[in-house]
Amino acid sequence: MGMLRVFMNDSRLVKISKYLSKHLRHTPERLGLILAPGGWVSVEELLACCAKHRFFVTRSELEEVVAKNDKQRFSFDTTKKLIRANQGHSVEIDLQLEPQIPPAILYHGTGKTSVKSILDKGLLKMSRHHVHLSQDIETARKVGTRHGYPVVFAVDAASMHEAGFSFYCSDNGVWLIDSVGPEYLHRI
Ligand code: HQG
Repeated sequence: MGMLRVFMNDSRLVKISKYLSKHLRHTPERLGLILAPGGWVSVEELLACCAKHRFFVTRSELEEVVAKNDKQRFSFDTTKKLIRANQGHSVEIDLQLEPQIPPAILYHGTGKTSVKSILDKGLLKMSRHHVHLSQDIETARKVGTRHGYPVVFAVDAASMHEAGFSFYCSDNGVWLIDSVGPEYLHRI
């Protein structure tokens, strides 16, 4: 008889993903975890800390979440002994990403109520580590929907790059930057 691999249902996947996002991006100390440079934590330690807090996850469940997460929010290192959130942190960490040449245009989705302030002050990172930009309008619109009626801005990434601003791209394809001045924004 062949091995039967039992996969998790979607709600279990989402539940684990949210728990991981919370602790790998925002409040690692709540689990007694300390993020190493790059945002990495030991898989073994993570599983032990989860269990200690009565959130029981197996290694194979963790592997399934990393592989199947809808936005590829998490990565293992090459040894698979370490895990991290690819982006979205609010804790102070150095993601150890190298600056990259961005596509000429990137997009940012926001809620309608923020438009006035954004046109005035530009895009600020608010409580996160970076301003998050998307490669396509559709993704940006989805991000904007999280904040109410969505509005999408095009970012003149080519000009910003030319002017010396550093762009980073997370392992899951989200573009990250410190801020975007209003002169580089165009509402679409
Ligand atoms: C807004 C999700 C007023 C900004 C997504 C946004 C993303 C301003 C909000 C990731 C402003 C911050 C990040 C200004 C920026 N005045 N409002 N000057 N500058 N804002 O959640 O980009 O599902 O921190 O427009 O896919 O919405 O979590 O950032 O509306 O990649 O993996 O301040 O979160 O990924 O909100 O989302 P957020 P975001 P996950």
